[in-house]
Parts: sequence; C-alpha cells; structure tokens
Amino acid sequence: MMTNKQIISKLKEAKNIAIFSHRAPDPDACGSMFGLREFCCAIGQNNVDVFAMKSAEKKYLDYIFPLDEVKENFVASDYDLVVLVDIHRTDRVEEMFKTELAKCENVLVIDHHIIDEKENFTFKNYRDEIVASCSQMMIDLYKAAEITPTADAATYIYAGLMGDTDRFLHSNVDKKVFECAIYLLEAGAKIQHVYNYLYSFKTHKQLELNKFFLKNLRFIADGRCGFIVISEKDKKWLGISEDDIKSFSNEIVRIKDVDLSFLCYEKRKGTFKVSLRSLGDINLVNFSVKMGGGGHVNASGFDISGMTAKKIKKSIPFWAEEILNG
Ligand SMILES: [Mn+2]
Repeated sequence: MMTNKQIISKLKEAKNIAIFSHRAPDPDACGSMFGLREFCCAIGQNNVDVFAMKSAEKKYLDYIFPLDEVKENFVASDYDLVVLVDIHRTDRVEEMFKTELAKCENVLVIDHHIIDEKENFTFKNYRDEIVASCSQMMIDLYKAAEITPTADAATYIYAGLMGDTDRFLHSNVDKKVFECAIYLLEAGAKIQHVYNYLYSFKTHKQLELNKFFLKNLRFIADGRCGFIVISEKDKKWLGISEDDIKSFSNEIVRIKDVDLSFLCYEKRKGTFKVSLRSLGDINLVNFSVKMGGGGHVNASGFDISGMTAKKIKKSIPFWAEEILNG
C-alpha cells in the first residue's frame, strides 16, 4: 500500500491525469473526484480531467459539484496517469470508459472500500483504508502536502463526507469524521449550501414519491426486511428521476426492527437497480459481489437484467433469506 507522500509524488510526476469513479456517482464519488482534482491543481498540476457521464437534466449534485466540467471522451494515450477514487474495480466504472481504461498501465487506486481480493488485484499502486468516506482521504493528501484546501475543495469533500455518513447518521461515524468536518469548516466549506441541495429541497415530485413509497413498502422475514419495487411505469406516471428514488435509499432500515432493506427500481426496460441496506453485522458484500455489484458491509447494490417488477418481488424473499442466514 502506498503512503500519502508516495501518492503525492506520483501525482506530481504525471503530465496528464485522468480521474474516474464508479458509475452513477454519488456525493462521495463526486467529492473524491473533485477533491482530488483540486488537490492536483494545488500541487501545480494543470492537466487534470474528471471523467463521468454527463446527465441531460440538471440534478441536485450539479448545484454542489462542477459536473458540467466532466469529460466523456476518454482516450488512454492522452493520459500518463489514471486515478480511480471510491472504487477499486474497473468493472464498476461507466460502460463507455471500460475499453480505453483497460489499456492504461499507470493506475493509482484510492478507496475506502476494503480491497479484500488482493490476490486478484492487478494494480500495484493503491491506498485502501477503512474510513467513512473516500472524500476524507483527500484531506490526508492535503495534510501530507501541508496545503489548506480552497473553500470550493473543502465544500466538495464535505459533501462527500456527508453523503457516505448520511450527515453523521451512519455507524461509520467516528472521531475522525468529526475532525474532518471541523477541518473542512475551517477551510471554508459551504456547509449550508451542501445541506440545502443534499437534504432540504423537497420537490413536489418527491412528495408524490413519498406517498407512493409509504403505500408500496412491504415487509417480510417477520418484519426484519423491508422492500419496495418501482417499475419504469411507476417512474413515468410519478414523473420521478433516479435521484428522487435514491433519496429513499437509507430510509427503510430506519424503521423500527427492520435491519435489511431492498430498494429496487427499473433503470431501463427489464434492468433493475437493487440497492441494499442493512444494520449491524448483516454483511451485504458477499451477496452483492455474487450478483455482480459491490459496496460496503451495510450498503451495497447491483444491477440485474431480464427482470420484471413481479419477478423481483418474488426473488426478494430468497435474497433476504440468503443474506440473513449467510
Ligand atoms: Mn464512498
């Protein structure tokens, strides 16, 4: 594993840096990508690009991160260093980047997911730490370089920190998280701005979704597992986006006595995103990896195709059993 100092030297040596994270980037993915980009600029790098898929409509994340600056056309030969953040497997990047990424030899990985398959791990340059967010690992770079983040950088990193701890609600919150929050606050992070866009602005559509959500939530396994399935059709008549749905990701396991949840929605005809949450020592990693996805012990997900809402509803009790007995 590389030290922060070694990572900084590597970033300094590079001529052109390309930064990637997982597909459908969440606040922590964005906070890590843009936090790192700002750090690279702070150490004198001018040619640093963030790669992600642009979305047609403006989403809440666009108000926090400069997502209009991301690039989509990645050519491996244009970059001598690729950095993967909040991810350590290239199969979780956006489909459109995979072919070119496979050609890159100089890849650096910075992730807060435990790299537990190190035998098959092909990248020799990496840093993995069990911390609440990948974004906060950017603070360690700033500290090692003795540079204070700009207010913008601090805001990006703060948003990542809030995303992966769900504003200090998750069990991954520890002393370090609060120390990071103080550090970012002192660097000028626009905390209220982050909260406004991450949590406070409920649209009318979201309220409609709220009604739908409460009406369609189901419980199995003696009430231990809650789930909801949202079809393409539901999405259409409710007029909601995936972001609207994702705002419910953490809600089901907050219900008393529920310690496992499935939030499933149809991304496109026949393909569902299954987002899982659990509490305590109910480990979701093995199941999600087996299903072709990944994530953390208590939060993970995968995509599954060739499905209908009906089929998903039928599968969930079996999935729940496998996870709860695993
Ligand atoms: Mn993360």
